[in-house]
Amino acid sequence: MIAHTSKPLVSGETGRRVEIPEGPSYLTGGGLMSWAFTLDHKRIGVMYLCGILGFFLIGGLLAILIRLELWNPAADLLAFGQGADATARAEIAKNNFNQVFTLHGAIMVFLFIIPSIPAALGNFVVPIMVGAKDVAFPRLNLASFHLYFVGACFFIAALLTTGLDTGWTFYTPYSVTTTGPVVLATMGVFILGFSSIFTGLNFIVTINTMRPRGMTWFRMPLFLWSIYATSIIQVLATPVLAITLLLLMTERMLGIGIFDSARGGDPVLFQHFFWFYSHPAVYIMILPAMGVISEVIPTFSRKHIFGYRFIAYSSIAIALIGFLVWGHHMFTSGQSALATAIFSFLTFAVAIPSAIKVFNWLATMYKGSIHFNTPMCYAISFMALFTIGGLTGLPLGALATDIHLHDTYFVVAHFHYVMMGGTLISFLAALFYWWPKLFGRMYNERFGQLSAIIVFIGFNLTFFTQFILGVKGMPRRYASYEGSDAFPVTPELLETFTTLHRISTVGALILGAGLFIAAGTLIASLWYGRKAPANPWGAATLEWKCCSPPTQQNFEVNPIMGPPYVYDDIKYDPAIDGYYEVVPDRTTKPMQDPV
Ligand code: HEM
Ligand SMILES: [Cu+2]
Repeated sequence: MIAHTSKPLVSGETGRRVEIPEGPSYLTGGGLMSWAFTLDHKRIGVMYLCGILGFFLIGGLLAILIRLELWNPAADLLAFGQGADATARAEIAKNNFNQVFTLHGAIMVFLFIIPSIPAALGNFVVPIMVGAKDVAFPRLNLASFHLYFVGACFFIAALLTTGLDTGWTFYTPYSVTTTGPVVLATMGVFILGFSSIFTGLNFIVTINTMRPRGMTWFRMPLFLWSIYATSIIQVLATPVLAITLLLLMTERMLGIGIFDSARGGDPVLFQHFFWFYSHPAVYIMILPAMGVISEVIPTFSRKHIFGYRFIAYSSIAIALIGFLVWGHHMFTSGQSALATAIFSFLTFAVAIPSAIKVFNWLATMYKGSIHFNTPMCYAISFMALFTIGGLTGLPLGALATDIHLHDTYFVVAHFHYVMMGGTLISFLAALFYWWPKLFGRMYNERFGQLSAIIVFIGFNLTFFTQFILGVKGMPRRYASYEGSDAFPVTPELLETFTTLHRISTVGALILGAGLFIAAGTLIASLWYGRKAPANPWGAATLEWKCCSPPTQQNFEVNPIMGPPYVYDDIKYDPAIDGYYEVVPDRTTKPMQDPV
């Protein structure tokens, strides 16, 4: 049943205006237990959102500690005043520094970025985008959230025990011998891996089997394509990480000699296993981000997405080629010259589908009627930052330059441009985009836009400087840069390092301020924001065809399935400061596939 009324249309065309019936919000009713054991994908999404944002805050505070330690060349701040003489203090500070960057990296990767867009926002949006009531396996979905919770507890235990100082990569042989809580933390990652696999499995089945009639593969919103590609990687690659970590745990507890060369094992084998998962994992992080941008750009350009099929296919291409490039993390590990050449070639190949997407987004904006709402500001920021991040991957993928840049701040800058400039910024675009749908409130646009600008400035100050630091030879994961026999630093270099590190630290504080403004804007909207209309942005995908926030069923009446990026029949109504859909008087309207 489709609800139509014969109300006159605002702009005077002929046709019928589609009214969206309101109903009780999914947020109302039930106590704590009804949330903790809910099967509603929206509530699970919101709980994930609270979890990941909490960990983002912890990870962010640890990042500020790292930046403050690097304000001065000597390792001093993280000694917290302890230690009798300067040398003893420096030792304490260096040890603490190792722990701080390990926890920062591990929390950000495993507890924030990987679940951010798919598990939190994807859970909310995917079923609604396919016009369904829920995901295919709601119980598995709840199990995946509970596993996230349990995995996170292991991490908190490792955090409280302190002493985890292997870096987020858990490289052997150090991780086999160190006294830190490696088993506790890897157990956490192991459990989180299952959570990730369950989410991926659920999305694959949901997208395969629950699409409404008429939503063929090539009429699917691109966000669904990207979530589908991500899910394939989650299901295929994560088990490899699980096995690797299991081997590491057995190595530590039983000493069976898989990675320990003293027992006939091979520490480099760990790197192969680890990167066989972790390179595809970087695409688990970026593909959903690209999906978000593919929704936001056409909506706010009010123009059909350019090159739909290319964007869809490139997601799958990235997912597949991404499995074949892990060796670019190991150019300096002594792998054969032939392997290096092949991995280098494939690394260059994987950059092509990424570039295709950027060109298509730009072409979508070209001659579009661009609205600079907050999600669009973040999306444009994403395009600039992700392009820098992707392009700097190329000198790292070429052997000759990587020998110089490997394990320097250049790599740190590269992956922050793609992970933070890419995934985090896109996560913010998505959060501002879907916020009215999630909580039914509009936020203050001016503050939202301001946050996007401050975050952009702070981000570039923090991380662009790190490219220069890296090229000049500043190694990553060092607490001090005053120089030593192993790491000689001339007085001029010391001055350059100090200046650049200080700009980076100031940038990080500005970035933090921008994020606080973003958080404040969203939180304030819950109390002071005006009520959100069903479709505040004039988007054409199905999640805007139910009320904001949705009812527990999502749709009170079946929505009209139309092409996801055609905006002709979506009109603005100043009375509600939102958009509504018009069904033209033509009785049959041929639906075209996006091209
Ligand atoms: C678009 C094309 C990309 C290329 C060509 C590329 C290339 C590379 C290469 C060659 C390295 C190894 C550098 C070294 O350690 O010497 C690297 C490191 C890294 N990249 Fe990328 N990358 C790309 C995109 C991404 C994306 C999208 C992400 C994440 C969202 C990402 C995350 C990382 C991370 C986390 C590391 C460092 C891991 C570590 O050692 O801790 N990269 N990248
Ligand atoms: Cu990689």
